[in-house]
Amino acid sequence: MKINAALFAPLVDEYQQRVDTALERWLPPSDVNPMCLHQAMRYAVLAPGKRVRPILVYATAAALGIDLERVDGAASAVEIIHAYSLIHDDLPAMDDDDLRRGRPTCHRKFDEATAILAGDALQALAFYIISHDPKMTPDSASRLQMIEKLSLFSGSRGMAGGQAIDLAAVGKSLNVAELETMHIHKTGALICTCIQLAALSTDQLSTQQQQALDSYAKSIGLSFQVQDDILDVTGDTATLGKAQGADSARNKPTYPSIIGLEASQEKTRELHRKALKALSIFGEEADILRYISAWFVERSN
Ligand code: GRG
Repeated sequence: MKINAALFAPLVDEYQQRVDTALERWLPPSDVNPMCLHQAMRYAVLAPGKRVRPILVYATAAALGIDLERVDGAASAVEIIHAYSLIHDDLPAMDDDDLRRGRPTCHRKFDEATAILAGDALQALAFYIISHDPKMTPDSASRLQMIEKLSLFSGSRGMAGGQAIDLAAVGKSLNVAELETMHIHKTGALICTCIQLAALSTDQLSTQQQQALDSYAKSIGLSFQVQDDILDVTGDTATLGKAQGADSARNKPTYPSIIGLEASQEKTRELHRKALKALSIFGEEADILRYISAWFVERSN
């Protein structure tokens, strides 16, 4: 199936701008005390990231006919959780990186203590937004489910757990199944959460649609990370906005290091086909989700 990229690229831009406006609104002003902490939070979140996760929230909402205003809070919350994870991931105790989104990492720009606190405060802010945003679903049971999903998938049984597996894997050899488990937790879990939070904003979803979206989310969550591993080999630092080759320099197991570059590229194509198949019960209203799956495997940053 041919997706009209010219139709969807502007929509992705629109979603990026939309979440930037929402994030600007939710982040504490930089001239309010404690100023240094607020400045660090804003520095990390408002840096030019791709906004992949909020885009997925909006795209799922659009595919399901949900008013985008209803998911601004969820889109902001997932990006804020992501930003916190990047700040902590870059710390000396973890990946010890100097460059993120083309700029000095948060602990380089500020200091280590401020970066740790900025991550902590951002994590709390994400849950504040979901519990507080008056424009999100008025159904408090659905909101509670959103909090449950976001906390579960960003915690030790999701992203933070994946990060623990990642840190323990440095210098070790993993098999493909072990690598996949790490990726599914570290990156895939938050990507799945984006789709689930949008889905929880409507009570009109059938079980079949829910299962189709879950299956789509799992495929693109993994393809995003496999492509990340590929870009660590084939990308360049200026385009990536972070150090190219950092994974291999740290002796981290990756898809290309385990199954080779070509097989990794085939893996992303296979996951894209799986994602499209999962969406087969939807009509053209889900084309934006099909486009995003293609973007994930073709991206260069
Ligand atoms: C510290 C709890 C904790 C978790 C860290 C997300 C993560 C877990 C680590 C980031 C390390 C990394 C490079 C993972 C690979 C995939 C990934 C999440 C890349 C960064 O996400 P993008 O490409 O970044 O969406 P931008 O900057 O565009 O938002």
